[in-house]
Amino acid sequence: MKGWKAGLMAILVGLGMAVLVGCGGSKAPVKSPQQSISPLDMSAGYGTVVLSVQWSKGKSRVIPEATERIVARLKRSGMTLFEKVIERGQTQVVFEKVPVGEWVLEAEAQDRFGAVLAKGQSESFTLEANQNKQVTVELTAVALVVTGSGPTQVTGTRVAQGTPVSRIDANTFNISGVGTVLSPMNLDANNDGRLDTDVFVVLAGSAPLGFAGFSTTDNAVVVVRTRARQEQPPSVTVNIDASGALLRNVALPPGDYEVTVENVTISSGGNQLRIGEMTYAFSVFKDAAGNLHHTLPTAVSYRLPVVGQPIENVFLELTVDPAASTAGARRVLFVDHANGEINLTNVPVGTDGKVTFKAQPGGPNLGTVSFVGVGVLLP
Ligand SMILES: [Ca+2]
Repeated sequence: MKGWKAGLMAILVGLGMAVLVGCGGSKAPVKSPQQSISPLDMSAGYGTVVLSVQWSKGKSRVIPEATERIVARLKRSGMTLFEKVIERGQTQVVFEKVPVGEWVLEAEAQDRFGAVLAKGQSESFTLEANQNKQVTVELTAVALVVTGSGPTQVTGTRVAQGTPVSRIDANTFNISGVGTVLSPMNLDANNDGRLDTDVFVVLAGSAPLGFAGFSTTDNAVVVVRTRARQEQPPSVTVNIDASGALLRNVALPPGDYEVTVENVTISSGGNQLRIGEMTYAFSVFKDAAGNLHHTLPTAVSYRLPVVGQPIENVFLELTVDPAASTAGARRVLFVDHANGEINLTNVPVGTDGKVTFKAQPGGPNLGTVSFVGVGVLLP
C-alpha cells in the first residue's frame, strides 16, 4: 500500500462566533452537549469548529488508500463530546455550538469495514470567542497490515450421473467429455462404467485457496471428504502451482470437503503473513432444481496482520455463489497462533461470508500463524 507512512493533514479552523444557534447540529454527537458537559463554562459562549480535510493525492501527505471516511472527535478531559464523520470526497465538516474552552481534536481514518487505518490527535487548543484557530492533526498508520483481494478463479462443470467413466486407478478416472480427473471418491463404485452420481469437476487452473498475493511452497493440496462415514475419510492429493492453482481436474460428488495447503505466504505492499497450514472447508450440493453448486469462494478479500504485529482489525471476506446463501450455508473460521490459541471474537456479517475478529487488547503478537481455517458449509 502506498502512503502508509504518510500522515494526513487535517486543518481545524475554529471560527469563534459568539452566537450561533444550533441548526441541525452535529451529525453524530456522542452526547448532547447540554447534558454531558456540565463542567464547561456555558456562560462564556459558543464557537463553531470547522474541520477541513485535504484528500491529498501526493505521496507526502496522504491518507491510507483504503480510507472511506474520517471520524473526527472533539474531546475534553479525554471524553468525546462531539463526533463527526467525513465521508471520502467531503472536504469539511462543521461542529456547531461548541462551548469555548480547551479542546483536543482526534481523527481516525477508517476503511469500508470500519477498521481504523490511521489516527492522530491535535495539540490541546483553546476555542475562544472571536478567535480563528488552525490545528493540524497528523495521522499515522495504526498498524502495517496485509491487504488484498482478488478472484480465486474457481471454475468447474457439472457432469451428470450415468455419464460414461473409466477407472484408471483408485483416485484417477476418465470421464467421457471431460477427460482425466482425480477424486477422493470412487466415482463408479458399482463398476458399471457410468458415474454413480452427478459430480462437480473443479477444473485444472482453478485456485480454491489461492488469491491475489497468495503463494505457497507446498506442491500439492489434499482434498478430503469430511463428515464421511468411513473411519479414514476418502482423500486425494492434487498437485498445485505456487499460486495455489490446481494442476489437475478434481471431480467431487455432493458432500463436504476440505482442501489443505501448507507453507503459505500472503504478500501485499511489501508485507508478508506466513501461515503454516491453511484449510478451506466447502460443500458441493444440489439445489432444489437439481443443479450442482459449490461453496468455494469466488473471490477473497482480506486484511491480515504481518509478522510481529498484534492481531486486530483483521478480516477475511469470502464471496460465494448466492445459491449457497439460499441453501443456508454458514461460515466457519479458525485461527491458531504459533504460540498458542488466541481467543477471537468471530462476527459473521452479510451474505458474502465476511468474518472479522479482533484479539483481546494487549494480546500476544503474531508470529507465523500455525493454522488458518476458513470455509462455507451447508448445514
Ligand atoms: Ca457406476
